[in-house]
Amino acid sequence: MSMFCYQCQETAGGKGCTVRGVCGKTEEVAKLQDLLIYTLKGISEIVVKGKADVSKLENTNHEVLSSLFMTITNANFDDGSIEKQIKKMLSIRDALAKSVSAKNLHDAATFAVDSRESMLKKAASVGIMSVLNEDVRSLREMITYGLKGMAAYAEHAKNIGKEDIEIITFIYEALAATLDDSLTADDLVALTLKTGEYGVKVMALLDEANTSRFGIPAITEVNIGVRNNPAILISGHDLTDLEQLLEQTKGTGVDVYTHSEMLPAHYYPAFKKYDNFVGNYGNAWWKQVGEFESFHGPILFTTNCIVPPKSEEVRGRIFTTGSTGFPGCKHITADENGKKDFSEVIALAKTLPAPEEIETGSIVGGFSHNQVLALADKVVEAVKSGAIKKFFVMAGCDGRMKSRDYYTEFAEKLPKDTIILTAGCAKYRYNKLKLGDIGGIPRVLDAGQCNDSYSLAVIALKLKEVFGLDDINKLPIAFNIAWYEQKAVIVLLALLYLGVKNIHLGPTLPGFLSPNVAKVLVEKFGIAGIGTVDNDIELFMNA
Ligand code: SF4
Ligand code: SF3
Repeated sequence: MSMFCYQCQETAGGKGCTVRGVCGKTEEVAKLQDLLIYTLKGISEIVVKGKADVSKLENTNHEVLSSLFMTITNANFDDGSIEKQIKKMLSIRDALAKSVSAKNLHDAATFAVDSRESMLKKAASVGIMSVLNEDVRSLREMITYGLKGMAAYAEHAKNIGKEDIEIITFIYEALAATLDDSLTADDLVALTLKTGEYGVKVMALLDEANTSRFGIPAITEVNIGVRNNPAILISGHDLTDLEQLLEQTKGTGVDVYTHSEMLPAHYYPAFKKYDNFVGNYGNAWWKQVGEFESFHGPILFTTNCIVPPKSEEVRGRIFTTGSTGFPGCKHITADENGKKDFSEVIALAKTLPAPEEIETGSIVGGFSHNQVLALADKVVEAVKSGAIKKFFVMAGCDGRMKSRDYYTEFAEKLPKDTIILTAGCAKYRYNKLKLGDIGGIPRVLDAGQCNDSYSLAVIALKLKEVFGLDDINKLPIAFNIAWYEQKAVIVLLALLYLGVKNIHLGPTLPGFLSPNVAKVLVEKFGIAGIGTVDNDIELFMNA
């Protein structure tokens, strides 16, 4: 087996990519990512065993978060930058080992490599399949994937100046625990739930960071048509990159459009002041291949999801920043103050034609917890009067698989007295349907990016309080979540930690769940897959 990866929903055959990733990841990139994760585990063990003061490890903390982020599906395809990151992390690891007293260290904390060849050789012996017990492997990987999602959100918060040392400390502890052979499957199940607990904390931190810096998201109509100016398309989740791009493009005659998970930026008051911030172009990440062709202008990736571009022409217009990377695409790095220079992107935009219109009209979003709770009286009244029978949380990710048509059909066929609460790029499966409203409350309430699933949890907890219930599961709320990459894993673990039961997860259950681990999730939490739309709606409505 040349590589092995099963971290995302599109993994080959639902079991694992073994030759090349369905995502486009090469064997070499997969192996280098395995080695990077292994190195991080070694660093974590040194931090834990050496009782290092995490609050003083500023650079290490930052690099650990970035490294985890680099290994998220569709974030970084650049073997060169991952190799560079491994070298950087090894030197951080070795300096750290000298500064503390840590004994009985694992190989991950001591191994040495000196060339690409030796890295690949080492990677082959430390990848996912090197853990022989399939249940331990499954739990360790689920925790690691949750930590990747957690790191991504922690990094966004950190970019806005908000950090929680407790969260970073937990990341070290959990990564180190994945090296500990003395832990039983039960210990690892407990650690999985603890990962969910920190998932709630990190999403709350990011919510606080975003709202304190950019204001409270407001209900907003977002234009999906185009104007006749040259333009830049910004994709991914990082709002500080967007802020810098808007500052640098203002008054230049270059428009800025959001793509995929950047759409919710339009809901924040801070970005409404830019008159070159035109709207959202296109759909979820996987449709980018066609949409980038017709956009004509440069594209800036701030995070996942990148799809390997099919043409040289498009590749030449793609820029990456932060943890993202793609071979042959220009990478823009931040200076020591976090400032990024987008002048090359702007200059390129000026030489290119305006975007081609692919749709017209608008979509509505911005239903964060603050907004929905402001409508709480109306919502509670509608539930009490029977005008709203049920809420459906349909947060998560979108993806390429044909089976995801299920979510469009599900939204279309849901009874008219139900409301969909959404977040993440899953929304593109139904956010342009005309589903109407219930007494002025739209039937699709978009809270924002995948991390704004936190808003949906806050709404649920608040409703529980308003209705005087002792259990979140007694609310008229059903969870039909679509997942793809590792941020959805942390969102799922966070919901489990909050006590949400009977979550339906699709379009397929994770390939990284061993039969026994899947059984625990089914028995303890009532997790289920999806079936046919008609059957599922009947099941949910009668639950
Ligand atoms: Fe396969 Fe997904 Fe891993 Fe890519 S990220 S190699 S598609 S499992
Ligand atoms: Fe989408 Fe990649 Fe997950 Fe933030 S952009 S939700 S898939």
